[in-house]
Amino acid sequence: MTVRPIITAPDPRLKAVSSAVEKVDSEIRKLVADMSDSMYAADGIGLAAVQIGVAKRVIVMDLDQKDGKKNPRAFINPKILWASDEMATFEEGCLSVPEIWDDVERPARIRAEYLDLDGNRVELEADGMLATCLQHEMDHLQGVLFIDHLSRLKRAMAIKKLTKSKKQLA
Ligand code: K1U
Ligand code: ZN
Repeated sequence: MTVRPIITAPDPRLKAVSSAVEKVDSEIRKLVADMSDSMYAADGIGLAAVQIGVAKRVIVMDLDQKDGKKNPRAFINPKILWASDEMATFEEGCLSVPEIWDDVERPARIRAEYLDLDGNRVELEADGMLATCLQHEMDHLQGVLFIDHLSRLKRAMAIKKLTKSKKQLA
């Protein structure tokens, strides 16, 4: 088990645009295992590789954590093929933006493609929390945080709070 530290904002590494994975090999499978360990250790439901400092287009997610059961899913090189005009609002949080939660509006339904751990192309339709979480994690791959969807004032307040708590920890 390898738990890797999660980078928190404002850290310029979170602004990186992640690169596509060229081959799903043992190195990527080890990255996915480390990401899952790190996500569970931080009590998260999702994680993008860039959050542990690896700017590759890899996401892990587990929306079904009940009674200590673990069912992590990996999404490699995910791409949104279609997004609904209908929008949905969910309260979002982020392991890289600790202690800040706010409502974000995103397309309610998406169709996406990705590679699984065997390198097979998979297509899925998602709504509800899966659609929200996938879009949130795919934003990370573009260097975008959920606070970037908030008003300028709310984002500035969030960054101020994060900078202050980082200074107190230093
Ligand atoms: O940091 C991340 O990208 C993961 C993030 C995923 C997410 C959560 C909510 C809406 C959209 C995306 C998290 O896992 S934040 C932590 C979290 O969701 C949680 C933590 C403790 C209890 C319940 C939920
Ligand atoms: Zn996040």
